Amino acid sequence: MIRKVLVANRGEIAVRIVRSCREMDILTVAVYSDADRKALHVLYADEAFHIGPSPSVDSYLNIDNIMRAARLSGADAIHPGYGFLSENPEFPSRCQKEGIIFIGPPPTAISTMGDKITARRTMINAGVPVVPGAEGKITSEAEAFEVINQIGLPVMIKASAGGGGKGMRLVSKEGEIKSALRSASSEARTAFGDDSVFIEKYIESPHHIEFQILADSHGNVIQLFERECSIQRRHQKIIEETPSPFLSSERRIQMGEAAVAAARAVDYQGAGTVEFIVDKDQNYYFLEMNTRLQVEHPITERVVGVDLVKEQINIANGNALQLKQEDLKQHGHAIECRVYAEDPANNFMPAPGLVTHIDIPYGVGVRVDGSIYEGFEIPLYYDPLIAKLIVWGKDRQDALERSRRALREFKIAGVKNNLLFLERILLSEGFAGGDYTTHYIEENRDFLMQEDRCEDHCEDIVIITAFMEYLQKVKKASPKEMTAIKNNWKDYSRVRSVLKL
Ligand code: MV4
Repeated sequence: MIRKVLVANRGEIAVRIVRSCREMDILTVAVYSDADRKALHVLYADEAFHIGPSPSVDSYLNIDNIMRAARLSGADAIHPGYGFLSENPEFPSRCQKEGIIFIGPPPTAISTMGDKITARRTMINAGVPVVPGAEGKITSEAEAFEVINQIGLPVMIKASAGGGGKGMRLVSKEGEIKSALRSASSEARTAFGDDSVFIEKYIESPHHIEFQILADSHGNVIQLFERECSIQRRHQKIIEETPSPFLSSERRIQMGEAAVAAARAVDYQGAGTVEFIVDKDQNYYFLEMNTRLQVEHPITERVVGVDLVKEQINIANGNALQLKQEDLKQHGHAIECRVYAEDPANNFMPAPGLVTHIDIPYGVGVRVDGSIYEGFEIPLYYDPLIAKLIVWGKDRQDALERSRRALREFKIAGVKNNLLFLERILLSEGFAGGDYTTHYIEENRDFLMQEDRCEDHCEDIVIITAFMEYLQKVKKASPKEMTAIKNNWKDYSRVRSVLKL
């Protein structure tokens, strides 16, 4: 029985894991780097251990330091969260050696799915549809030409060790084949130390739709329906929703069954996600499997009515799943907006810094998973994701209207952020219509990049930002003092009049 969990992560996901542990009466251990001494996950956990300097390689990616913290704290399990070590098979192997439960899949499932060629072959054998293309690794230019002759252009050349877009080349003309092969393969060698590539037919304007699965150690595998993740920019997801407005209920059932077959084929255990690309005619193809909890898991939690972290812990404890496939249903609609500390006007550059003001939305149907507070300095070392707004409605329209309302209430000052950009997506016809593809952001660039919003929300932000800068720079106020002053309306209005705002 797990009694103490070390959370080998930071930010909103570390906080989120601590919350479920607390509800289960399980003690929690946070780990933190230099830059995260004052991070929220450290405050929320029962104990916290320093694991090294700010750069991830020296702290959140340092297995030795994390294992030392686990030993010192007496944790009997480790939750890896997402990113960092979550898909490194060495981490569960080390846990096994040291007698600590890894809250995640077995290392073999991680490595099979981590190698895209092995994953592809495993899926073919399991009868899961994959994109037409070469069965395995491309070993010569001649072989590449032969494959491309069969399937026709355009094609994608992909690195076996890749994922998330790295080591990928689109080839539309015959003359590009040789150079694309060389560059994909050398990029893969540099990035992953493995230059193996494979070739698939290019699917134009696809949807990215993924299925949540849960598998226990007794052979039970269930799927918790899909998430539509097509709103993304350079392989960074921005908005996800469930149910997908694009899938027919027939297709949903077929894809759910394919996802279960994919998980079974690698003897999966724990929570995982099977990604598909879906073309305009709803033909679906296995893309990859993510062997971890995902950023966008809360929309599934809301619509299906489960706590995925609790399920992960129950599975790691060796318990059988209590959920039965036939009892699972999608209730209403959920949308997640990812709030990033980044500057949309400056090519979405990460924008770390001191958070001087934050208003978090509340109200019916709203959940915010975040990791920042007023006075927290967002470090430049990590992912700029700072909060997720998860909104539920009885149907898509309801969830959409509620999301727009909640985004309007959301205010962050001190750091650049994408709140306005998110609002513009939700206000766009393309999103409202529900028939968007993975090309949505590029196709709607001009509309989305407009910064003049004729709404008062914008003006509030300007006032608050100016006020906070005044306090910080002119009054030399500490973050604590700034919060105190801001909460006092009289001071606030006085400064507003002084500043002629
Ligand atoms: C593809 C594809 C079209 N055809 N494969 C991007 C991430 C990597 N996991 C696979 N990706 C793609 N593979 C074939 N055969 C288009 C993409 C793709 C994409 C996939 C999902 C979500 C967003 C995407 C954005 C650009 C390209």
